Amino acid sequence: MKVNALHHCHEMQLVLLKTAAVVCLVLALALTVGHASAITPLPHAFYGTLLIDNEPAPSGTVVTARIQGQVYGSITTQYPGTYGSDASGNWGPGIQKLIVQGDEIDNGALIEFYIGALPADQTFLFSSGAVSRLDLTVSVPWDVNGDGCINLSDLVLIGQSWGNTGPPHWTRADVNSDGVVNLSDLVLVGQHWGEGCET
Ligand SMILES: [Ca+2]
Ligand SMILES: [Ca+2]
Repeated sequence: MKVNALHHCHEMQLVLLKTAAVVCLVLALALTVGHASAITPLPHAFYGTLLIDNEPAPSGTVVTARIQGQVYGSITTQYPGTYGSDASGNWGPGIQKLIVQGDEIDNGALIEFYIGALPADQTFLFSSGAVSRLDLTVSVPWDVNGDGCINLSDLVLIGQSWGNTGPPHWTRADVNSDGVVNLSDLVLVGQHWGEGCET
């Protein structure tokens, strides 16, 4: 009986040890997982050409990347018609790419790009750690309010920003992207008057 009791006791100790080991393992896993989710995802970098209505966007143009309306990255261009440099350093050695980064970004999130105040024609899905060439274009800059119709509403917006200056196309009212809202912008709207409007 004594031997049996001793054996039983050893068994109990083994079970306790095993339980302790499992508890430790679970705790370690929980800590690791908790730690991993606190790490910011690797950024997604973009570079490429930059055209506003088939013309190279001027240097000094601000390109921003937004996800659900929130800005997660921006770059100010240093050369006309491009943003960021490629792997060989073309389009400006040492120039950074457009870095899209944030704690909350999920892989596969839809990235929208803006050239100044204008939404680009292209979008891209976020992929942590990726580097992508994405050529960005914007069309119909003379549709200042972006409603698809060129009319008085667009002229009014130009009038409200009349004489203001900023980086090229910082406002949609800077239709020709030269950094100032003036007669040249008004003329462009005039040249496309009535386009896209229901009659
Ligand atoms: Ca319009
Ligand atoms: Ca202008």
